[in-house]
Amino acid sequence: HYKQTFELYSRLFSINMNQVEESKKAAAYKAVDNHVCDNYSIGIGSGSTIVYAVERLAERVRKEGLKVVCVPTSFQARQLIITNGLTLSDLERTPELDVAIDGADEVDENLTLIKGGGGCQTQEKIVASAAKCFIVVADYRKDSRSLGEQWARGVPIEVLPLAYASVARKLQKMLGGKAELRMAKNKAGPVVTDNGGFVIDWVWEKVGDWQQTNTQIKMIPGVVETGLFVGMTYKAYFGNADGTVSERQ
Ligand code: ABF
Repeated sequence: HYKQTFELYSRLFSINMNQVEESKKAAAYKAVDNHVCDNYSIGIGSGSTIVYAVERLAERVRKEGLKVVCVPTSFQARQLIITNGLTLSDLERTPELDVAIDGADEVDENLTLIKGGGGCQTQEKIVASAAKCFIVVADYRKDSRSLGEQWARGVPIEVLPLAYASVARKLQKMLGGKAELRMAKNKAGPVVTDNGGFVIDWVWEKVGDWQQTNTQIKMIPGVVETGLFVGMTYKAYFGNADGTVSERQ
């Protein structure tokens, strides 16, 4: 009986996971098809949804002979660009990008985002801000009316290691909520970003204005960057469970 229940649950779980993966893929493919043209410079985000965007980009480069250069937002993105045979660039050679495509942890109805579940928000924000057009690709679980409805892990904030405790203290004092240093899964030490920073996850209690909150956090000495993206996104593509894609602009 136990074995049957277990098998049923794993089947349901894997059907659900396939749906999630298919929805990520549908959103990523549509974004690449709609927003990438020949001779484009493209910012490449991080996470699992962007893997499908790079896959589609590589396919279009092969089939249509597009010439594009790609600027990564993380070590993962750099590896993706290289292993897919795409042309790697950086912000030094390509300081302005035609488009940047990236995932998100949560997207609200005003296209305000929480990013940084993977700890890459600093480079992601720099690359997004260098792009003429910033596009988000996500599955239906990220689509929400207001931040915090879907994502319970708070706002990821990258800090200089020496300042993590003072930033966490100031954050809680100034804005309330709970600020915690992100630890590695094995608890052996803190998560270290691609930039050598630490990450504080701030679970807020009450926020009225995300723009203002973002500015307040950024003013705390030791803060490198927040995972709040306010007023930066041109359009978001959400893959749905039924294989269709919804758009928000
Ligand atoms: C990055 O990857 C992030 O800023 C966000 O944390 C995450 C989204 O990942 P996924 O596509 O796996 O949901 O873009």
